[in-house]
Amino acid sequence: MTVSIDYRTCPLCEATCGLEVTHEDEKVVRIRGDREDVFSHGYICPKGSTLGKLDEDPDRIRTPLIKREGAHVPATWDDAFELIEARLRPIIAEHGPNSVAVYLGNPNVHSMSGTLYPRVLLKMLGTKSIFTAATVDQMPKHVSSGLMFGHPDLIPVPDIDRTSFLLMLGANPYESNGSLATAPDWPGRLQAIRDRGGKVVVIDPRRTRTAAAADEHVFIRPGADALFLFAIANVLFAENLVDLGSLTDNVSGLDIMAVAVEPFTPEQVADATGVAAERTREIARALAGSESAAVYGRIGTHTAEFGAMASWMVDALNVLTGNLDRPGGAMFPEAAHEQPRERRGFRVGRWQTRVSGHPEVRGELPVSAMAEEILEPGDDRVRALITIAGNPVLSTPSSDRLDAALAGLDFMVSVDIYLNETTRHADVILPGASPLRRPHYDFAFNQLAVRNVANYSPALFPLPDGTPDEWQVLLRLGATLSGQGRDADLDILDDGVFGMMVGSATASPASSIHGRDPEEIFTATAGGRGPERMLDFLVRTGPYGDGYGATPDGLSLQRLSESPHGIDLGPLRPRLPDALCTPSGVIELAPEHLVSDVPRLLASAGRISNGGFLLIGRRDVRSNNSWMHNIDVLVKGKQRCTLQISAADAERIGLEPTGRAKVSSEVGALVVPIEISDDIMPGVVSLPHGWGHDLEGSALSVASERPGVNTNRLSTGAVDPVSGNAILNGIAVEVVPA
Ligand SMILES: Nc1nc2c(c(=O)[nH]1)N[C@H]1C(S)=C(S)[C@@H](COP(=O)(O)OP(=O)(O)OC[C@H]3O[C@@H](n4cnc5c(=O)[nH]c(N)nc54)[C@H](O)[C@@H]3O)O[C@H]1N2
Ligand SMILES: Nc1nc2c(c(=O)[nH]1)N[C@H]1C(S)=C(S)[C@@H](COP(=O)(O)OP(=O)(O)OC[C@H]3O[C@@H](n4cnc5c(=O)[nH]c(N)nc54)[C@H](O)[C@@H]3O)O[C@H]1N2
Ligand code: SF4
Ligand SMILES: [Mo]
Repeated sequence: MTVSIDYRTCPLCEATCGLEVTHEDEKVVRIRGDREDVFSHGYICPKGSTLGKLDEDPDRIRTPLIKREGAHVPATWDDAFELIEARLRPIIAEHGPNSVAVYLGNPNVHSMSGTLYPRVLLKMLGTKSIFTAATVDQMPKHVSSGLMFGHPDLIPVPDIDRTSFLLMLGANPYESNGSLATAPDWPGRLQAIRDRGGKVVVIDPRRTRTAAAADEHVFIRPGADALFLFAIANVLFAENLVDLGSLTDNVSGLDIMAVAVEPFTPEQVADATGVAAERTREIARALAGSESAAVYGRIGTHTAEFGAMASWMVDALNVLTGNLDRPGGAMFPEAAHEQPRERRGFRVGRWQTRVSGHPEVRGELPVSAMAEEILEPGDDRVRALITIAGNPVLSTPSSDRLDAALAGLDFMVSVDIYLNETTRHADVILPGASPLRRPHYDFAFNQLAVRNVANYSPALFPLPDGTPDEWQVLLRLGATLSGQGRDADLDILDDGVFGMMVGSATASPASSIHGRDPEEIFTATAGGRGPERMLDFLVRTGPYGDGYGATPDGLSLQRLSESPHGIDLGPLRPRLPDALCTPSGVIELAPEHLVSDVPRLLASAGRISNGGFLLIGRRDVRSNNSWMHNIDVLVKGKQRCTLQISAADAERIGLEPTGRAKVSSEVGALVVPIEISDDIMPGVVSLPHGWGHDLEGSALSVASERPGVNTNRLSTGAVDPVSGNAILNGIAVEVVPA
């Protein structure tokens, strides 16, 4: 045995921590934070050190499984694909590609294969029935970014390392380690704001660890963020505090914005938000008066009835105070693989869902509508489903209904690493790779990082003999479904996919390799086949790339490989107006599609509490959505799946402090242990998501010992009509002693 140390990036959450992995051959001995990592400097959370346990987990599936008489049994890859071909091809032939839906889950954005190859599969399949975890997450941000800045991925991040005032809503980075703002060690970076004399204000219906560590915490009624943010904008206009600074010539729609926010005085929204009018005014003034400031809103503001309104106003406030695109404000990262974008603008609603007519956004449909697209009779209903790295039975709304819908599918395929609540419905499960057995580069999160960095790690351990990598699985699935056949030559297919990438870059005037010979570029690209070859190409043609010789000391896969602790590309730099993709070339502060939702928001300002409870979620640093509960060290200890409720509320409804409550919503009911908490706003209860591991047919031996309950049995399936995003926070529930 040889003991070695290697450096890898943790792929579990958005923080992208560097890991130092000590291993004896293929056995992990220890994982700790990589102190030399250019971004994380040794920071790590409890999950990062468990990647060896995940690799060794006997429940992690390693061979394809086929469902025979209700039970999943191991099968060869050939048998699995033969069955898929035999069952799905006729469905496609008879009912068309839209009859096969695809659901892409969150871990896809944490893997190279999952970022680059599902889109190839989708293209080969040609379905419009596309659902992803984005509509239980950040879709409002894509909508507001798309409409304001012209591209749904042009997302500003708070420059937390330089700001002097951070207003944070609906985010709890002490547990989540941050989201849509990649920064290893958020806690340390927040503390640093205060250490340099700055201020952190947290708006949350719960006094989270993040809120407790901030200068100020303000309770807000769940779902009321958009109203609160509109009121702040109202104060900025009313008190003449609007100052666009250097953006002045690059903003359109200021007048429309002024009119839109006019009715939203702090007094007008105070009952609905639960925030005193004077407090709102003070925050508005602080925002305008700080040397630099950033408003940052995350999942609590997005998974809400007015998610898009809130997302819009977060960025609008950064514009109105002159803080967008300047150091210490909210800035646009520039990742090493970024490619030139066209100024095409952004539209939603190019087509609609069959049953409820929800508009598509970014080519996808709200996952809240997936069950009805399957269940509602009709010629063009969804009959088959492919899930890739997703667990929608636990993660998406109205779980009971979706669970029933999946049980009734004609055929289902899952690409996954566990036999869990969702994949137990699959006729065929194809295993994905353990994180330590695949290369890593964060396509998604380098584009959202508070500092420009690039960090690549090759696979630490090899895949077992005969096991394809996940990109090969996805390509083979594409070949099987598109009629090229399950035995199509994947190398030729992949060369074709890559060749198209090269061809469109050499043909694009915006590319650094415009006009070059595609053949030459193709041959000069390193990384073999698959995602690493694409990475080499994207980085070399990216903003810091070597341009295939044009900038010899620029970045390439080779350079990344020589830098196991990552490459620091410096603090974020102003990028406007050049980076904007709006047809007008300026920031659209008041896009029509968003403005048209303002009356609906205004009507909500009159709502008053009916005395019932509003349910919100919560995260714990040892969880990762639904799928890390099979790692013993992460779930042992005190039960975490509890209903948090204030002492006063518990007493009022007669709950014993150590008792259990029955929680019911419009669509479901469950019984859960309660936890009295001083930290939760009266009238609000909180239950974490990702639990409920007691469904028959799963094979999660550790998780099933502490199943918890699935909070999404209570979420109704209602969506924010502008973005199609699920409403997961602020759900009306009844709570009684069980
Ligand atoms: N009530 C409520 N619900 C929520 C949320 C909330 O805050 N409250 N949060 C929402 C959010 S933000 C998200 S992102 C979604 C997540 O929604 P999902 O992505 O649907 O759910 P996950 O729990 O992340 O499940 C990931 C699945 O991928 C599998 N997996 C893990 N790694 C790999 C891999 O490398 N390859 C493959 N093929 N499979 C892999 C796991 O076994 C698991 O089945 O949940 C949402 N649901
Ligand atoms: N440990 C751990 N880390 C994770 C994950 C995980 O499951 N576990 N999931 C990862 C994923 S996929 C994502 S998307 C990110 C999410 O990262 P975050 O956005 O930081 O998510 P949360 O930690 O759930 O924090 C959301 C906060 O919003 C509050 N909230 C709820 N409703 C409202 C509301 O109406 N208004 C306001 N202002 N606040 C509200 C909640 O009380 C909570 O404190 O985390 C990622 N990191
Ligand atoms: S914070 Fe996220 S990236 Fe860092 S070790 Fe934990 S799970 Fe991994
Ligand atoms: Mo997420």
